Amino acid sequence: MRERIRMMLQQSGGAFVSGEQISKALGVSRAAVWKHVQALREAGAQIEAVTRKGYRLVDDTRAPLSGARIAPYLATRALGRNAVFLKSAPSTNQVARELAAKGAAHGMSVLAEEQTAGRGRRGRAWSNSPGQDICLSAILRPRLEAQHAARFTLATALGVYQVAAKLGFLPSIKWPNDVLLGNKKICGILLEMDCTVEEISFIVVGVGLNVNNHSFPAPLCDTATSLFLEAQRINGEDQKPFERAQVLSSLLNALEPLYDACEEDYPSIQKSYTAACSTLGRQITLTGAQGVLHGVAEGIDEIGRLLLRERNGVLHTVSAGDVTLRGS
Ligand code: BT5
Repeated sequence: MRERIRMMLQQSGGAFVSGEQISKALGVSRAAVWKHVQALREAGAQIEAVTRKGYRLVDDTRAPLSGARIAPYLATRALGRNAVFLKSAPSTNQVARELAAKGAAHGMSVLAEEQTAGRGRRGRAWSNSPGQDICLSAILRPRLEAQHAARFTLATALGVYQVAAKLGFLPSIKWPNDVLLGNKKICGILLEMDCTVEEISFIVVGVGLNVNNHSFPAPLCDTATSLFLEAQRINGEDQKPFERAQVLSSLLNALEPLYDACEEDYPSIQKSYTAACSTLGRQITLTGAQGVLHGVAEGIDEIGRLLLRERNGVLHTVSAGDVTLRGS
């Protein structure tokens, strides 16, 4: 009931909705509407109540994410159906790994408003703005050999790409795990895994998605952006923050079929990823375990590795590294 009231207020676009309208639409007394509004306020929603006008949602976008808030939009079978919503965690990937090690099922997800030790690849840090972005870690238990795990990085990048495209942006993917708007990063993905030689025991896919961030700390301000900042650049100062619960649900809804395809129809992922990846066909510099390589990014192979051809014709197959586009 609470969430239905929240949705009604959201749909009014900031206009007042009278207690009578809500009580009629939902078939409850006006006193009950008041009680639910109080409960929403206690959960962090800013709702203005004015005599003879009714209720108005002031800014709901910083209210913590919760199961109840995503439920109206969630259309998945397993992904995110069972989820833990934390106020603060060192790293959602860490929490998810601990839950997975204790047997948490496929699809179980961990979300945190704040990460105090959010991590990127190769020991790097991930910065987050509490209440403004999404820190998600999902536990997956695919029946695949460990060498195929990278498929899930590509599928996750593709899911974020699809969500941004659906919101009207023109995203691109930088191999392997960055989703960009313009040349700036809106999302990073960190895949961690527990496996034997034969098979994957579990994968934890961590996604950091910048949704409503208004700014970034100094080292990131030239390289990071958010959905809000990009939309504001286009639409001006009237741009409203995004509803994080909707963005999170669309992401989970997009990811589940892509994860299914990682097991059942990987060529479809490879094809869509290839179309969305701005690294391909470009002159790049790649820095990784193999040192620094310069060449043309020619393609992605059947396990998600980048094919890089050096000027001397030698073809390298690279499974991890950092790409810089030459001349950018
Ligand atoms: C990544 O690593 O991009 C993976 C980030 C994964 C974060 C999620 S949040 C939920 C889950 N829990 C975790 O602890 N982690 C995952 P990498 O490709 O190594 O990029 C890291 C680099 O991105 C940093 O060194 C910064 O330069 C930059 N960066 C850090 N925070 C950023 C942000 N919020 N937006 C854009 N760029 C950022």
